[in-house]
Amino acid sequence: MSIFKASSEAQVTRAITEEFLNSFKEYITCDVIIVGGGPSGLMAARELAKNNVKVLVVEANNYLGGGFWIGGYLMNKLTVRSPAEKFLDELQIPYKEYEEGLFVADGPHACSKLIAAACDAGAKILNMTKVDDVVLKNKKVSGVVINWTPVSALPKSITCVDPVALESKLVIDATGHDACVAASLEKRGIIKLQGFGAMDVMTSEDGVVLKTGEVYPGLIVTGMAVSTVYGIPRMGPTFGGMLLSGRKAAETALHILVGDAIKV
Ligand code: 48F
Repeated sequence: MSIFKASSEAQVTRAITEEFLNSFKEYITCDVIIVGGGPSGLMAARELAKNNVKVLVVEANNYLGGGFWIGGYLMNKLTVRSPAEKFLDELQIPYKEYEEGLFVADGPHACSKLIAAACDAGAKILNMTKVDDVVLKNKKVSGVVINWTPVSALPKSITCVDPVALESKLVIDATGHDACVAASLEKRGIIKLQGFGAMDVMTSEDGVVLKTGEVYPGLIVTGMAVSTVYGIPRMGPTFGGMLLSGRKAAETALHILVGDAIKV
């Protein structure tokens, strides 16, 4: 007598392939595609999904969370500066006030809560998938070009696998320092990336939040991608700016989506 209900190997395979493909097909077109599942991307995903926006997070790695698991220097504590502890309260992440206005939390605890919050709100995740390029129509970013992450690790001499594309009303670049999506516009001479500056925590968090927004029609930048686009200093392992930037990116997207709906 087995503890578990009987099921064949074939049914397990059918369950995975059918459910994956159904969900993939449903998100071939969506409202917002967020590229990168670090703290800014996850925060934006949660805020948008909470507002009933159909949102897909495309993440190159198997795991979500980007730099949020580890604070800095391979030490898994992360910091936020006031008033960003309100996000820790909201996400029910335990923390300690290290000194007035400077808070410390456990990276793994904080990161898993943020991932769960984005998923619970209804954001869909496509991991092990790398965004290679954008779909550009009538001078507007209208989607992304994707491939399985392992494909980019294969030498061209072995195989050449054409990517596929997903369409969306908006794309959010949350790819961190690389600003991969914005970089795909730069390589065509459409925008110019400034490259992020040397570390200066006091100016960088404000700068990133301030500049979070639409950098080109259809493309919003958030998180450290903002510093790369606008030449803002890097900030190191303090994350309030990432969470606030993610929320601002979502608000910007909502504003544009509502405006578009009114125009229709
Ligand atoms: O780097 P990351 O955590 O970006 P973020 O949200 O936060 C930055 C902080 O972690 C930290 C900091 C400030 O506190 O300085 O660095 O701006 O997460 C970026 C995510 O994007 C994924 C990558 O794997 C990571 O999970 N990513 C990067 N390029 C691609 C991508 C791509 N081309 N396609 C899909 N995902």
